[in-house]
Amino acid sequence: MAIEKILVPDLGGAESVDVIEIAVAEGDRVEQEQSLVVLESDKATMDVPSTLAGVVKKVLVKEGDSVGEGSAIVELEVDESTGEKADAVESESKSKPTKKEQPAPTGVKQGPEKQKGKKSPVATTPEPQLQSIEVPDTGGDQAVEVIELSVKVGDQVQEGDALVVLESDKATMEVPAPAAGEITELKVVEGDKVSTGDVIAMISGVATQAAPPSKPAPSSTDEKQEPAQPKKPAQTESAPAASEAAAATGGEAHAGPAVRQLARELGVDLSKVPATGPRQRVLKDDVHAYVKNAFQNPQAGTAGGASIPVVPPVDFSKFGEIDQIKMSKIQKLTAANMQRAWINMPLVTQFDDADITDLEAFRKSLKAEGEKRGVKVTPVPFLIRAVATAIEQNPEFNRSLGADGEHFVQKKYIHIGVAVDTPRGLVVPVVRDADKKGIWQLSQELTELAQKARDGKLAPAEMQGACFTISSLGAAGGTGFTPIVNTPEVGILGVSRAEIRPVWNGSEFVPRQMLPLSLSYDHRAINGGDAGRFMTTLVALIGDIRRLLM
Ligand code: CAO
Repeated sequence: MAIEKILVPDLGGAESVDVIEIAVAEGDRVEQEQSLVVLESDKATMDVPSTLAGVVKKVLVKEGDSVGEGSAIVELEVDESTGEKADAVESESKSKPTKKEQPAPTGVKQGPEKQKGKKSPVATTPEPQLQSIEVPDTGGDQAVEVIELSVKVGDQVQEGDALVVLESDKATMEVPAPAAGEITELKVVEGDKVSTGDVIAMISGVATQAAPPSKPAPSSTDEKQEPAQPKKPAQTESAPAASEAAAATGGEAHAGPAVRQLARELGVDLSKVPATGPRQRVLKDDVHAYVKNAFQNPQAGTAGGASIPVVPPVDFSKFGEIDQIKMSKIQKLTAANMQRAWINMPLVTQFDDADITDLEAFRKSLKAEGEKRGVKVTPVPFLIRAVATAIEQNPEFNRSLGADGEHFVQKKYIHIGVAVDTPRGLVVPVVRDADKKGIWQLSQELTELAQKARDGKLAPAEMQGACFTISSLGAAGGTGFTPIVNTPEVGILGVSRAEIRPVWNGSEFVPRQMLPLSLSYDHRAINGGDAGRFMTTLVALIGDIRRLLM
């Protein structure tokens, strides 16, 4: 019996990738093409199939290892029958073009129709024309599913922009625009099955030069295209209720093929599974924990839980003219997260007013210095600092419910999320260690984070890790509202518009500037008494900011 090492195949340019799943154990029998491990680069997940049949003698890597092309991953005792000494890399390269053999770097076919029978359609005219975009080499014969349309008809795209996302049982991959132009037609819808060479869209733009005739044409008469670009792990912006869990899951769960397979087998919607893996990837253990939790807490999960009556769809066009407006990714995430928070949480909102007359006088006195420093100081940085101190003094608000239903997680850091209204929807950047920062620094950070949020430039890490959120509608107006807690946080402070009101001081009414506050909390983690104490502390701190120093 020969012992063969199975090696990491051509990684398509990636130098080092992470092992994210080990799909076999020592002693397992594997067939040719059976998945051994799953690798992940910053762009894609990919299975490494066994190039030989046999029994696994040794697994040479573990989850979390970094490997490169040619690294040995498994030692295999190869079957006598199939055991001709096959070089694993060589064998792999048969099914995947090496860089030299790599076919024409374009998914574009010239003219309105695919030019069958021609090996070398060359277009050099720079004039705009209609081109078809085809599914590039998907690396196999099997049809793959269109799981996402990233563009719509009429969109202007740049070369390299993702047009659609395809998913096989081994990987997700983006099909990039081969050239800049306008999408004039989409030939597929989500859920369609497509194969290499199928037309997915038409683009009108400047023609790109097609492959030179000297390139090999691996498949029959058609030119073959560059393999589809792997899809980047989802980088989603967060919404008010969209903290790390949301960014990790939402409609775009980040998971390897084996985890997706497991989720399919168990009937689990991956988008609902809290992810604990690196880069917020859903792991097999996460799926198992989710199912376990669903059985133990039927109301919390899908398995056997009380179902929520569905609002029947209504054809509004029967009553008048309507438009269909596509929701942005953030809007969809927000909707899902609000729904999740609302269903899961017994929420209470408590109201109070803080006297900010002195705070405002002090804040205005900072104006000239602020201008010199290039920093605008609004009331919100004071609120961030006051909330951080109130949390320090009332640590119940710095908890989350443990996933096992047996513990609270008590956090020893104080990071505050601030809801920011942007054209794409609501996002919640996080000010870290707010209890340790002064007003200048908090003002500076808030301004920068809010600007990044509006520009859509927040990194996922900048929206993660909040302990508590502030939602300020002070500039917009209103006398009060009931914010929804951004689970798994347990509290959120709503801030409404400050106004001067007559306040009784014991002997007379005096004009004071009053700031309406609404504190929503998760009643599973916070008692009314806790909330009362928190609010009293907060109102006192805001009313006399000298207390922030104590
Ligand atoms: N009462 C009265 N005026 C207020 C105020 C309040 N509570 N809070 C802020 N203002 C004033 C500011 O002082 C500023 O006035 P000047 O320009 O005259 O100094 C003005 O309103 C505009 O403030 P701003 O919005 O530029 O900055 P901010 O620090 O107050 O708020 C931010 C920053 C990011 C919180 C805010 O821009 C924002 O996006 N708020 C929306 C949050 C939201 O939508 N929440 C709902 C989420 S759903 O739960």
